[in-house]
Amino acid sequence: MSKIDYSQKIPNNVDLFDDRRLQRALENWQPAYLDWWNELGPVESHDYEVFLRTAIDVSAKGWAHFDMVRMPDYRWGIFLADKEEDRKVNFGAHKGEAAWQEVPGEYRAELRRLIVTQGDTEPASVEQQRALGRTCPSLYDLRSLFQVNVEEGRHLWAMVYLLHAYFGRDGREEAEEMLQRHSGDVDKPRILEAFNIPTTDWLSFFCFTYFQDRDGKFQLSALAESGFDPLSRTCNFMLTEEAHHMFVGETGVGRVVQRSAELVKEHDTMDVAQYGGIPLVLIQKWMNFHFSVCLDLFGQEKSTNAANFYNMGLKGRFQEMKIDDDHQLDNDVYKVPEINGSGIIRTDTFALTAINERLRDDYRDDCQRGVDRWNKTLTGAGIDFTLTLPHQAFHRNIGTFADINVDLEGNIISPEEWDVNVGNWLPNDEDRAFVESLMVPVTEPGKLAGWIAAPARGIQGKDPDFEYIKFH
Ligand code: BYC
Ligand code: FE
Ligand code: FE
Repeated sequence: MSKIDYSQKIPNNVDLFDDRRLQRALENWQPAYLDWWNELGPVESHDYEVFLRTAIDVSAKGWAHFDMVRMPDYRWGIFLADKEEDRKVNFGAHKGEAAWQEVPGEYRAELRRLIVTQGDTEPASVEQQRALGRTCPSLYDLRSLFQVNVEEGRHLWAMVYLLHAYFGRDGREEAEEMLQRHSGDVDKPRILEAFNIPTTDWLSFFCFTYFQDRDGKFQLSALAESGFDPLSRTCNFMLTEEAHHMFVGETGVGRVVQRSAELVKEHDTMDVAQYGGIPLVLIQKWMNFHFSVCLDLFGQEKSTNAANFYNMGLKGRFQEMKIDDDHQLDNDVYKVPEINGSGIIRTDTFALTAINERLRDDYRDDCQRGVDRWNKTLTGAGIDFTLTLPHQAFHRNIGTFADINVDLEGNIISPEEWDVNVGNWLPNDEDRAFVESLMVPVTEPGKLAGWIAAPARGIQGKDPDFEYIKFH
C-alpha cells in the first residue's frame, strides 16, 4: 500500500484520491504554498537544477529517489509511515485503549496546538536560511542547504495535511496562517523564538542543523509516541528525513573544526583568523549560542501543559516504549534543576510535570555525542582544546533561569559580571563580522572555501566534485 502515486498533483500514500473534499482543500492550499516558496524560500534559486532526494515510498529499503530537480518542481508530498496493526495508546490515562484514528473530541484544542506549533517551525527554518545560498562554501554544501530546505517544506505539508484532514474549518484556517506568520516579522512572527533569528552565516547553519534540527528529532520522537495515530505515523516518517539534516550539521561543524585544526598545526598558532580559518574559540561561542537558544525550545522545567499532553496520551517521552515504568507516572519523581540561594541544585519533582525537562536531558546527552567526536579530531591533531556544551542555565529565556545571569559553568553571577563577560561567551559584533567576511561563495565543482575541510565522501555514491547544482 505504501507506493506513492506520482500521477497525482500531490504525491501521497494516504489515498487522497478517494477523498475529493480533502484533495480539493489541499489543491487550494498548494498555490499559496508555492507563492510562499517563491517569495520566502531560498533566494535566486528558482532556475537552479539541484541533485535532490525526493521521498517516493516509506519502506525501509529505498524510500528515496535522487535526481536533478528544479526546486519549484520538487514533489512535496504527503507520506505516513505504515500503519501498525492493533496499535494502542501506550501511556497516560488512556493507556491500553485502541489508538485513535480520529481526533478525540475532548482533546481537540490541545492536539491542534501541538500540530500548529510543530508545523510553524518548518517553514520558519526555510525563511531563516533563505539568504545562505549566496555565500555557499561549495556546491556540495549548497546542495545540502537546498535538500534540508525542500524537506522542511515537506514537513510543513505533513502538518497541514493533518490540519486539513482532521480539523475541518479551523484546521484550514490554521493552514493558511502557517503561510502568513514569518520568521522575524514584527507583527506576525513565528511561534517559537529560536525560529525568528535569521541564519546569516554557514557556521550558524551547521550549528542550526546540529542543534536546532535535533530539537526537531526529539519533539518529533515525542509526538511519534502519540495515541493519535495519524500524527504518530506522520512524525515517524519525518524522522527518516531528519537524520540527514543532523548529519549535515554534525559533519558541517566537524569539517570546520578539522580545517581549523589543520591551520593551527600548519602555522603553530591558535590564532588562525589571519590565515582565513575560524578560531576554535569562535566555534565554541557559536555552540554556546545555538545550544542555549535550543534548550528554550523544550519549554518550562515544570510544565502542567506537558503533564496534560502526557496524561491525555497526545505527546510521550523520547522512546517511551523502551522506558521501564508504568507509563502513567502518577507516583514517580524526576530531578529538575532549581535555584537555591546562590547556586543551582536538582530536586525531585513529580515526573509528570517534569516531562519537558526529561526530554531536554535526553536532548543534551544526544548533543554531547557529536561534541565528543569533534573533540576527537582535536586530540587526534594533538591540540589542547576541548569544545564543551555550556551549563543548561546559561543564556536562557524560558523557564527557571530566564531572569538570572549564569556563566558557562552554571555559577549565578551579577548583571554587571554578565555585561563584562558576555562578549567572551557569545558571538559579539566583531566575531560575527569576521565570520561573515569569510563567507565568500565558491561554486566551482570540487572547490572549497578556505575555512572548511572537504567532505569525507559525496552524496549517494557521487564524487565530492560532482556538479551537484547546475545554475543555467
Ligand atoms: N517560545 O508549559 P510550558 C523542528 C510558552 S523543532 C515561546 O513549558 P509547553 C525544526 C508556552 O507556549 C521542534 N513560548 O509550554 C527544527 C506556554 O504558554 P501558555 C518543534 C514558549 O507547551 C529545525 C508557556 O510558555 N516542535 O521541528 O509545555 C528546523 C508555558 O510553558 C516557549 C515542537 O515544539 C518557547 N520556546 O512547551 C525545522 C513540538 N516554551 O500555555 C524544524 C510542539 C514555552 O502559558 N510543541 N512557551 O500560554 C510543544 O510540544 C510545546 O508547545 C513546547 C512548549 C515544547 C514548544
Ligand atoms: Fe523538519
Ligand atoms: Fe530538519
